[in-house]
Amino acid sequence: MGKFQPIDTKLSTLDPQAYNHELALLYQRHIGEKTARFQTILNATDYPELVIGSGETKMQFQDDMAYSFKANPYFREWVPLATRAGCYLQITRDREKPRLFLLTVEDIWHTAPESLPAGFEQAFEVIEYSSIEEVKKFLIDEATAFINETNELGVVAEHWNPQAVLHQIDYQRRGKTLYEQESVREANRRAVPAHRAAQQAFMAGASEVQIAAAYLAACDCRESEMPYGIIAGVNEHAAVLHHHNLFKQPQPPRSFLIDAGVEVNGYASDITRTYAYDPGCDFAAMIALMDIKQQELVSAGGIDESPVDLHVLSQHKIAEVLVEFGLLKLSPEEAVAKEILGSFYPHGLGHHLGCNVHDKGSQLANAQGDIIPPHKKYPKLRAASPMVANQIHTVEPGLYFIPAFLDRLKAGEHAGVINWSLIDEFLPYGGIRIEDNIIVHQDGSLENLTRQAFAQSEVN
Ligand SMILES: [Mn+2]
Repeated sequence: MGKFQPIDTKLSTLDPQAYNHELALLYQRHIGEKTARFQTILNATDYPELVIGSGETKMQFQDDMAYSFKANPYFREWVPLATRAGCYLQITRDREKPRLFLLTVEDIWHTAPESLPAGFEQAFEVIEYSSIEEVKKFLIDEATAFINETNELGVVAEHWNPQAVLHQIDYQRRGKTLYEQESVREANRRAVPAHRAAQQAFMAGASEVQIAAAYLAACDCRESEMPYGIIAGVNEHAAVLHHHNLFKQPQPPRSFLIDAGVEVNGYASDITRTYAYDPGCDFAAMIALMDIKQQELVSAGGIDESPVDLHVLSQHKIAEVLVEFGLLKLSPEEAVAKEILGSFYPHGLGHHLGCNVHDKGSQLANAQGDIIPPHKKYPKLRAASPMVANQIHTVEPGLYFIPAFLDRLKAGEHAGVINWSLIDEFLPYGGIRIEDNIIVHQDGSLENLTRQAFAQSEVN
């Protein structure tokens, strides 16, 4: 395991004040690096400047209630004001500091909008404004590129979300700055106590909705702040990949799959764990073997490694688990060749992680937006381009007992190679997914943010 870095304790052992100070320094470097990268993009795409809006609050149809606001990921890549609508960031080819426009109007009805953490504002020239006309005065000319859901700056249509600029941004986003790495690292640290609380709630017989509530309480977050909806699947529900949590307490509890993260500075963690209620049952042993296979798949990653090859490898590893437990009556190689694995493992091994939970740029061959040709057998994989230094990705193999897929398998030509009575024994447990978040460092070492966070929280 020489590939793995020693546990990072540098920032996490600091007291909160010193931590925030270090983070502000990292942030200023982050903005410096992003500014340089985006100036290269402006030169390459022939735009004098780029403005990125955070977005507007959206009202529900025929109602005076707003949906909870979340700034778009292009803005969050720069500014950790995820809940503040009406902000604009202006990057020009030659200005050293970007301008940050913050909507500031008197409003007695709502809580004051969130502000930047101390020290972060030094990275910008901050301008408070009250009407969009004030922002427009700062635009250089008609050739401004503008990224936002709505075109309230009124730029020329072809300069509003220009694809050439979006591709360039997505491409550079693959390599995370040290600030981004620390944000995802911290998002892992904050998620771990919540994962433990959820496990305890399951063991105490809680419903899925109660388990999700325990998770939120333990990480001290609002549900609207979650990077994605908490998936808390008990028993058969562990086989529903995007399960919607239910109120009824399942009896008896057998298994529990939780897929949940935390958002820190606009960056997500994305963590899955699976538990058996009875530590002595076969399903618990299957989780233990999946855990070994998952760590082998993590280790197989690294700079220049192909995530498509790793996905193929993951098919073999999961086939090995199925064979080991007697569910398949043929070799792992034959099972993969006969394309049986898709019935047990219908998703990809992982994806890039950043300000999008499924971060962009992972399929790009170059900054011009050419896509890596999809694999013939696995055309839908989210990650295709070879791993680069400083990328963050997930590794999340799964093994599920999904009735609809199993019915099809039973009716098909390969029904004879499956041990159906054993399948029936595992069906009530739903399935297994284990997901960690990994940084591929410049020196080739891997940092498993999730295992590290679990290990650290055991020590403390
Ligand atoms: Mn994921």
